[in-house]
Amino acid sequence: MDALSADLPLPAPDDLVGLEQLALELALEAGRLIVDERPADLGVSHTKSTATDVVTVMDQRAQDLLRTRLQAARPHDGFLGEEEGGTSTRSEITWVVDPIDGTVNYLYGIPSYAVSVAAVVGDPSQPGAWRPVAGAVVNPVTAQAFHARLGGGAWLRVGDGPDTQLALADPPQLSQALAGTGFGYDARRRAWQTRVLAGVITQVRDVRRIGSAALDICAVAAGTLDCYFERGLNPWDLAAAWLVLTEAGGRFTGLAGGPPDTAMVVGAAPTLHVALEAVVRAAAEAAGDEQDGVGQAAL
Ligand code: LIP
Repeated sequence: MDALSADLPLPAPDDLVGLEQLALELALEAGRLIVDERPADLGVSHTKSTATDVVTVMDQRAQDLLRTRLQAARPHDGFLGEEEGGTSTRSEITWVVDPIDGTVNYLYGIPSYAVSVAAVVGDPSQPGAWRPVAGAVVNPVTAQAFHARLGGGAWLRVGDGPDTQLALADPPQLSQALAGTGFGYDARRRAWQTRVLAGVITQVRDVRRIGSAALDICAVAAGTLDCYFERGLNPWDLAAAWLVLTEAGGRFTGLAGGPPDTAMVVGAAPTLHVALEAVVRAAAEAAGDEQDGVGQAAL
């Protein structure tokens, strides 16, 4: 049991099985909705933190579907979604959902976006005070369904195929590693992230910016990326994929041994995680302050 779990109320193993099945079932259903009912004239219904932080009608429809299904199945659980509206828990579980992670990809028709559904314990608004215990990440275009429960392993199902267990192989050295990352919606944060990228990109094989944190983190679990780092993620971006990666044998943390949170996340197999975290931490120190007024300092 890791340090995060020590102080948190963990559901019984049989309950975890049901939570994982529910997360997978609902992520698949919401994935079908956003593909099958995507309007031909899909546009931006509104923006959030900046003019490029967009929300479509399907983000809200998918979140409404997830919320309705979860309230019916588990009325005492809490709910936290990327889009408006959340409820506190009257059980030990809060559902943390991103109805479309990779919304800009969805808007442009780039087939790299996902529905992320996670059951967590603790308080997801407090870094280090929560952890996922079951979850699913579904890319409805590629029909990839990643799912996991605490202690139950990480699994990938493609379409109607069988579940294949994910287990990280021995990673390459950092200089041979393919790293995923991403960038925020605020120009001043992107400037800071670019300075950090400059300190990392010369230390790795190459970098990929796929546009969905949940899919990036699951790609590390599946071996199609070697590692991942990004500043600026919210609990809904990372909650389910965090569990997929750690159940596949990966490490997923913040910097300097801290918990994963908005300040920074670093994910990789354990030995590669050590090397990447040191390089990202040094690059973040060299990048100075963000001065974007968004979120706490990376260090
Ligand atoms: C996205 C993340 C991605 C990040 C994007 C955006 P959204 O989430 O998954 O990793 O680089 O800037 O934050 O906004 O599409 O749900």
